[in-house]
Amino acid sequence: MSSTITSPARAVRTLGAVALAAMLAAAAVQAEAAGTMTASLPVWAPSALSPLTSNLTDPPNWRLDPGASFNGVANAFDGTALLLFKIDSDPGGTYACSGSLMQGGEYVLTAGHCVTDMTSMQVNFGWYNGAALQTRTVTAVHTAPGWVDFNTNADQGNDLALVKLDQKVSGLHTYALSTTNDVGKTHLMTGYGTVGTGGSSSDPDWSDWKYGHYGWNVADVTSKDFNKAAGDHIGPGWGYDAAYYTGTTYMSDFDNPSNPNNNTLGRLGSLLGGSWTSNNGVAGEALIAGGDSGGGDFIWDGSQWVLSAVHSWGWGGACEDYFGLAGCDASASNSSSFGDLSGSTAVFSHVGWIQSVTGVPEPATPIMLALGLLGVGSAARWRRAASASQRAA
Ligand SMILES: [Ca+2]
Ligand SMILES: [Ca+2]
Ligand SMILES: [Ca+2]
Repeated sequence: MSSTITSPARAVRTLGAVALAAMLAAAAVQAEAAGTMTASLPVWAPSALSPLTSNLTDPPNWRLDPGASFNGVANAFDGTALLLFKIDSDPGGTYACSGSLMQGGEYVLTAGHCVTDMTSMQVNFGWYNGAALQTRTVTAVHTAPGWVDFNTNADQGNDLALVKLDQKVSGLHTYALSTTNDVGKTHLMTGYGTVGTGGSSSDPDWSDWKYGHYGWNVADVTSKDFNKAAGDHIGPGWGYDAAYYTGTTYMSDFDNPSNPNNNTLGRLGSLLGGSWTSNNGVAGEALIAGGDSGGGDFIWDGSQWVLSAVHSWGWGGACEDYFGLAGCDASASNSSSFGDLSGSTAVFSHVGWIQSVTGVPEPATPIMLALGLLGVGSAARWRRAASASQRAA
């Protein structure tokens, strides 16, 4: 699939972005029994959903074992989850996203577009070899302030949702939130979506569906800075509007260490006179794919893995379609190939909202007032939650 842009909506104008929630095949149940799961054409909005975790080498080399240690942290990612859900407009289908367990153990942070049309959701923590360490269902949904849907504001910087679990989770990792702008930092991405390799001419698929996957990349530039540079280069027709961005989206490219032509953000940074640089890939370079939506980009803060951003969208063919450069996109028929781009919603500007929903950490209210005001505070919080919540499962 190429980066076909079918909608004039603002977010899509901004980037040829495609949602990264992915539909499992309608025949998934039968296929599952046979040990395979085939990808189907996605039906999410916009119409050009991209199934995309693409790695440098065979996906089985990059399985995310919930028992594995990363930087000496045992079971570091057992608090990440495969989200399987149903949607209003396609009750017979099953869709997949990813998410990360928040402190307190009661909420999972995922992408806003994963819950847009959601009617019920199962949360599978530590999914590995087709089984979960712990499974929950979702009882309430809170989308980030300002979030509408993918067509309206995919790139605005608020593609986030918190889903409430029917029962608190304990014994698994929860993730602290980054409070900094992480442009320039290397992150580790996790997700339970489709898989492929960067040099393939085929789209990622569900061939390794029994496992989550991981890889690394670098947040090279914010989409706001990128679009400002693109607008300066192309002109008003690009439609850059500084006021549009109420949050921050990080952009990454899928580099091919053996072909610098695929260094899309490096080449565009040079062409556009942008303020960013982009390397030719890090060890274990990867890009998100369909079903990885909502999964986390984690950075190492020296002592723990901190959640930096949440997977939001993918974009292929940027060089070729808009900027007159050739050879960035290694394959137009692979929506998560070398040279393709991804966007992840930064969490640093949403920490207040997240903590207001999860109640963690508790507000620093003087203890002496706590007893008298507890009821009032709880009621206010409930009203806020209710006003922001969507349909519960
Ligand atoms: Ca890269
Ligand atoms: Ca690069
Ligand atoms: Ca591509």
